[in-house]
Amino acid sequence: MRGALTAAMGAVRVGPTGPGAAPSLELRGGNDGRVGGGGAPGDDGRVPGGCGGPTRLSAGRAATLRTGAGGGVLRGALDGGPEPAMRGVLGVCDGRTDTGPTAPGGATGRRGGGGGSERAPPSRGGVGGSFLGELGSSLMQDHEPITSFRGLDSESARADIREMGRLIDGRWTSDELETDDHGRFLREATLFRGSVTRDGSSGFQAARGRYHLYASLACPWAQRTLILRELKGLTGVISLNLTDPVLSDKSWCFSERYPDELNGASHLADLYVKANPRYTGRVTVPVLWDTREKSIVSNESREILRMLDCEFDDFAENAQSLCPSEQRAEIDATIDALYAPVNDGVYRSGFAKSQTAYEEAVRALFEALDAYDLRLRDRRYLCGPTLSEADICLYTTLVRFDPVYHYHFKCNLRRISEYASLGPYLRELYQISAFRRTTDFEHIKRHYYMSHPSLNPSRIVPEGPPLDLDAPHGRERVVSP
Ligand SMILES: N[C@@H](CCC(=O)N[C@@H](CS)C(=O)NCC(=O)O)C(=O)O
Repeated sequence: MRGALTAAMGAVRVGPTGPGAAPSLELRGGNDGRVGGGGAPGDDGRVPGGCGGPTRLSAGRAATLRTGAGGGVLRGALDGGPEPAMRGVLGVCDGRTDTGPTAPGGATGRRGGGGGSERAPPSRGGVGGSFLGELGSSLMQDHEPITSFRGLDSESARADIREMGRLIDGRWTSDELETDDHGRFLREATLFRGSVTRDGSSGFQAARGRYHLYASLACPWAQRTLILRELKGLTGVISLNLTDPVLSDKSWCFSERYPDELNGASHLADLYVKANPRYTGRVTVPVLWDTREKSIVSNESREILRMLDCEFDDFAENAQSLCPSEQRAEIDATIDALYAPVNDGVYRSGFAKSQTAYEEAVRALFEALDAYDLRLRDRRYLCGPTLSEADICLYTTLVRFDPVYHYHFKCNLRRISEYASLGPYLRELYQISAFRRTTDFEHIKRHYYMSHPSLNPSRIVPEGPPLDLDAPHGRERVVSP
């Protein structure tokens, strides 16, 4: 049940090769190069800063994109999937070739895992190591059950952790998450809104080795960019450092285990201040950093997603777009519609400060999920027969739902696994290696349960729930109109 990605240009259908088999995934080329917007409005607060350091790159890998049980496998310029010949080769850093771990991902968020022949083997290994080891461990290797991380508690358990905080005029200030007069959670607009363009007309020209991504495996917004970077084969073009999963008393931080190898910062906030010494606002991931200007280009995930998708084709191993120009309006409208009730809706539910605000958010969330479940009954993906940026935006919320949002954010009317279409859809996406390799349940669970003391004062990370994202998804039977 495999098909091959044979070309970097034009329409490529991939999927089962047997007679009469439906393609499991199609990636199509072409985009108009426009960097789309759509996030909350804001100013470009870019001010060149004054830090520096070596740019380290993880090299791109020709590899395999597994589209899931019963689905096809993309080979070629996508990412390092579990194809035996490709395993272990992570890439080149400062001229060195590093060899990464060899186990395919298989996180199930539970002890053991796997079962049937379609499923990944039981998890083993862990996270940690150097920059490339980090990538390898975090993005390539299987995951230990959460309990194995208890030995690390002293490293990242921060007894003095406060709820949250922000920079005001470049100085760190602890404060509460903002809510309106009715207790509704209010997400701040992101302020760095520069854009990288292919032709450099924006002031930031796409280039190999110029841009660096700061991201957290825990964060749904950041994971969008990690998935796209993998899918497009940009791991050798845009380097990456991950933050420690647990928020410190000064927001996202780096640690011995998760160092900032580019700028040597201890906290992400320091990079915001380097970029703009008078920055006022929250310190969020993802951050797209320009190593030339030594500043932040953008901290808006949706816009970074689009830049990586559409502006780096001169360097991407895979030129197919997840937002082809002829579908752009539909994809943008779909991403827009997901934001309030779903992507932000889980936070509106979890961070609500009044019963009314909570109920309003949780109802809107489940109404939307019910509607997406229906929509996906006869559509393979959100915008039709091909995977798009919109699916990435839905996935990163769905995959956190049952292990975290259901409990921690009280989004508990239903689980995703109970939905007839959303459950299998989530499994299908998880089984694509770029999604799986960037999904780390240890980071996800530790982040949420340990970083919000007002929601979980004990900071104990629950053991469950059991997840079985490697179960066959059967989505190849869904034929989009
Ligand atoms: N609109 C931003 C939101 C990013 C965001 O809120 N990230 C969260 C991580 S899940 C964060 O960094 N929160 C820290 C804070 O708000 O202090 C985007 O899409 O990039």
